Amino acid sequence: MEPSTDMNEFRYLLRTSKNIVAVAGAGLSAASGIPTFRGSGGMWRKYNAVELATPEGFSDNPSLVWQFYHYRREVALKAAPNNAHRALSLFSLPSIRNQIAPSSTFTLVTQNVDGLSPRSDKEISEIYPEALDQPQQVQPRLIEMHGRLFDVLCTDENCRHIEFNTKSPICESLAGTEILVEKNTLDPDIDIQSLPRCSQCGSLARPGVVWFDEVPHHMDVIDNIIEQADLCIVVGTSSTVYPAAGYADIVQDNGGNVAVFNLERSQNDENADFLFLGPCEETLLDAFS
Ligand code: BV8
Ligand code: ZN
Repeated sequence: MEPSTDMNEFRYLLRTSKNIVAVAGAGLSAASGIPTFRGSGGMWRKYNAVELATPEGFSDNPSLVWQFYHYRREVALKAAPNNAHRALSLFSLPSIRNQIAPSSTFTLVTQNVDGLSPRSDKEISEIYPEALDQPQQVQPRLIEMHGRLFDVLCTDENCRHIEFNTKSPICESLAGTEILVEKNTLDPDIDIQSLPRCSQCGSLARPGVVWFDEVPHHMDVIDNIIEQADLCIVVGTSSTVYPAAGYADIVQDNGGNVAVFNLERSQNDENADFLFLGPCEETLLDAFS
């Protein structure tokens, strides 16, 4: 059976579901100017992001991987949350959610590392401080399961110092390399000593994100939320990266409903109960209004 496109039917589900989880991917931030991984925009036209976002990729060529992440840091620093981030942030405010879906819980599990969802949550909570007065749900409103672009992590196993660092550029040697990306020129080979170093022990630092073959953060909390969920909203993801890509199936196998919000068709969306094709910065706003 094809997924429903009936927005009123979905809004009814939004009002009657008890434990709602949203699973987001790069498409949530596309309208903010953050390139997606696999879309036509091409995260980094020259290289395959999947090869760079790995421990092997980093140990083979830390200069190249740091240029990849420096480029994304600089793009994210210039970006701002869009209406899709804001729609999810608003819905996560207890009093706002209780008006739409009384005594429900809501968690956004994002694969994104750009920091736009926490920034949106902060902005929205400052606009509606009273909306936080209501009793808070037990589980977190937001989980960044793949880590954070601006976390800088020490590579020394005996140190493992981590700090939130939004310095632009993060170090002199990377300054200006983000411009080379657009020009498709050969990337400079930066000496490892000139790459970002740990502020505690001086060892080589790495981006504090979860690479392929590394274990995502908060897996136990996420697994529990997914087990409890009776509605899973899948937003702006190609649903090709696990374990996130498998969450909708678990909710559906447990008798819950799945709604996919995407610009185009994505993996397994034919099994969804609802499918809303279009820019999520419009469709999500429409759904929650
Ligand atoms: C793990 C952080 C073990 C770094 C990222 C074989 C089969 C199955 C699985 C595997 C396998 N081999 C290996 C695996 C596991 C592997 C995996 O899934 N590989 C894939 C490639 C097959 N997964 C892992 O290694 C994970 N770890 O499994 O550990 C474990 C697990 C549990 C418990 C114990 C042990 C770790 C994966 C994390 C990798 N790190 N990011 C960084 O960002 O640099 S993944 C990276 O891809 C990003 O996080 C990104 O978010 C994510 C997924 O991509 P999408 O977000 O979906 O982005 P994409 O570009 O693909 O799609 C964008 C979508 O948006 C499109 O559909 C587009 O149409 C849509 N869109 C665009 N604009 C809009 C829009 N939609 C709406 N509105 C718009 N305006
Ligand atoms: Zn260190």
